[in-house]
Amino acid sequence: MNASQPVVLYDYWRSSASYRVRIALHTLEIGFETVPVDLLAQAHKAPEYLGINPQGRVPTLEIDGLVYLQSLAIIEYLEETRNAGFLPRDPAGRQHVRAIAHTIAMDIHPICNLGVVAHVLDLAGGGEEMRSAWMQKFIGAGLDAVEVMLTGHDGTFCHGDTPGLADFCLVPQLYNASRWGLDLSRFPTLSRIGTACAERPAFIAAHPDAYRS
Ligand SMILES: N[C@@H](CCC(=O)N[C@@H](CS)C(=O)NCC(=O)O)C(=O)O
Repeated sequence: MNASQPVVLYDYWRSSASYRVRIALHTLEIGFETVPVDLLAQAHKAPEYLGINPQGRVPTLEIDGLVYLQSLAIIEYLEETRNAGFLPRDPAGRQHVRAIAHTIAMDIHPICNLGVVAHVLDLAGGGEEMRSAWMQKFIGAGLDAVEVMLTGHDGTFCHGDTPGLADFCLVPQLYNASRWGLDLSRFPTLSRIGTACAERPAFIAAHPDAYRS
């Protein structure tokens, strides 16, 4: 580990996985530069980028002199090396936070990924209307479940009164939900948490509009 190396995030402004990591870095006030990887221009499939990230996905984070892949693994690395407090200390609390994070990042996100949806549309011969219908169905169903998982929860954020891993996943997914035309009033608890996050400097600084390329 070499903490004196520059911190570099390879990201795409609208990528929700990149947005998660930006929120975590801003929360820790870690200065970083970004290298935009334009997904629409297929820059993630260029040989130079595949040399850094063999999956051809964003984000990739260079930090402490090393290269890290996978947004949740990156955030947990920051948690462990910076004593960040992104996860609660008690095992039941950690389970709860990870369950919300995984529902979003491992269940909703992969089936709404750019490459996956493009392939579905290719196979089905669909266009923009089908893309929106797909996004609304799977983002909606996934967030309906997260809404129930948080029912009866009275903390300001997904777990207690400090934002953490679950909030870092939720906010980008709410951004996507709005982008694809879902009415967020359908998720009252998630909307309340999203509004509380939107007031925090780290979430404001990490917003896609601040990284539009
Ligand atoms: N599980 C990965 C997912 C990364 C991922 O799929 N990123 C998307 C953008 S949000 C991507 O690079 N998509 C490119 C594609 O679908 O071709 C993580 O959490 O980092």
